[in-house]
Amino acid sequence: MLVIDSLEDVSEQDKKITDQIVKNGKGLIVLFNKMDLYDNSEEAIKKRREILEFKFPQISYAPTLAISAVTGKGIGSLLEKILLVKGNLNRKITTSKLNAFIQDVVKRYQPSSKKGVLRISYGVQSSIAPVEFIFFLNNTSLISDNYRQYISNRLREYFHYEGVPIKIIYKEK
Ligand SMILES: Nc1nc2c(ncn2[C@@H]2O[C@H](COP(=O)(O)OP(=O)(O)O)[C@@H](O)[C@H]2O)c(=O)[nH]1
Ligand SMILES: [Mg+2]
Repeated sequence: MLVIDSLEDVSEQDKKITDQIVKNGKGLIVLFNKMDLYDNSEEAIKKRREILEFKFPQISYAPTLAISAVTGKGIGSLLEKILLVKGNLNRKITTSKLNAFIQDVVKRYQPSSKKGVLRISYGVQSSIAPVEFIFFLNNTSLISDNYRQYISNRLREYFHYEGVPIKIIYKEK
């Protein structure tokens, strides 16, 4: 959990910690602490979150909760979120479910260029906690950064991967 002091601007130290969390594939929940001391309307919290995400785009996968360590407000729903994130970190996606995703989502749009058509044939989940996949394709030089991002986003949606970073490795088979 990344505890942000909502009365202060996010610090260089917050950024360093966040980078370590993401780099190491850890689960993450962002907590806006001291909510008893600021405007805690849904709208204000949404805005805070947008500003934070603008500064730290790497936290986009993490849910946010507004809490008060002093009054205890918001703490009640924390355990539920922790268990959800833990479940996502430790969940093993079966190869058949992963290949259903590749069939349904990836194969619908296989980019082509002068060099040829990108074909992703199948994938496996190579690790839980950190969550990592290996996707096998015909030629790694055909996959762009944009397409990697596209697949990563779709995979996150498809398997509801809230709160965990996902790594996908592409290999030629
Ligand atoms: N009102 C309020 N005060 C808090 C809350 N959390 C911490 N504080 C107070 O803020 C002061 C500084 O603590 P904090 O910023 O959490 O710790 P630090 O910056 O790591 O030393 C202490 O007096 C805490 O009691 C909160 O949710 N609400
Ligand atoms: Mg402080």
